[in-house]
Amino acid sequence: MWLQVKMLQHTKLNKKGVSIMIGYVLLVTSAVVMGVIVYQWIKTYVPTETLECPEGVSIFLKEYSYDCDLKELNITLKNNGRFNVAGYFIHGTNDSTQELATIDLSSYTPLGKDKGGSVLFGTTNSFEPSEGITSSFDLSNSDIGQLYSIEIFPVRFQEEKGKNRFVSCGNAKIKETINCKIIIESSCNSVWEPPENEGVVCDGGEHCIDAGEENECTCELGYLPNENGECELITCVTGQAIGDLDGDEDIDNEDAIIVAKIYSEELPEPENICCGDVYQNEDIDILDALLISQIINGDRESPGVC
Ligand SMILES: [Ca+2]
Ligand SMILES: [Ca+2]
Repeated sequence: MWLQVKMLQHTKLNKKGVSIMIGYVLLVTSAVVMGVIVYQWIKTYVPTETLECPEGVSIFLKEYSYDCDLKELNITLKNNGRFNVAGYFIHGTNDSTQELATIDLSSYTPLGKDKGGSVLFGTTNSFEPSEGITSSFDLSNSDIGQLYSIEIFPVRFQEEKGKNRFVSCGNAKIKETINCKIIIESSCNSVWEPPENEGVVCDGGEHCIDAGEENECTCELGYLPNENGECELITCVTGQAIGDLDGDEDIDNEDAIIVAKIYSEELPEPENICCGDVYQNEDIDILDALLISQIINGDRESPGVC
């Protein structure tokens, strides 16, 4: 009797399992069928023949200058293809995380005003092979902010079935990251910040940066000037407080940042890590940055000196 009941239960469970399976199969099948129907329907909306540029259409960005303060962009394009070109589309991004350039820049240059989103050199394909042309974009009255990259592709007028058509040449696209023009030349090849480094000449070499004032320079975070005025990677010396990586006799945020940069490999590990290894496990890691921040907050004391 007990066995019969058990078997009955088992069969019931099995049946339940089968009906769930059938449900899934039906669901998947209906999704596939729906997909096919939608695809067939959408297909009718896509033109069978797209207008294409001849393969030999090509332009390249010969040079550019971008003044971030005045918000002015100058680009020089060269036609290095085999065909004449009428103009180009230009779009930009103002954020490094933006994959697609979506900001239309055409209206900020005279030849792009009221041209429906393109920059046109004339009413025909007037930009000839091996010619160069410079366009200036005044973005000072725009709310674009700082440009990060631009994308350009040529456009052409083409005869198709007796009609003059306007085609864009997406396969000849140019993509370029835009950097600001360095307006103030670095003055690092002069004197270190007085008074403590008075007379020490900074050679303007690696990791040396402008301190902001004229004739003042300093080293990047994590580097310190040596007696020759060169920026050397910090290292820990005997007697240096543990937690004070830059050796300025103060444990502060900069020390925590240096540790974090070493940990994330933005900075190389110093030869002697003693002053950075607050947790004292023979390694510079994120725990050390945490302990330094606790020292800064007064919740902890430096474990001692190197
Ligand atoms: Ca320090
Ligand atoms: Ca450590």
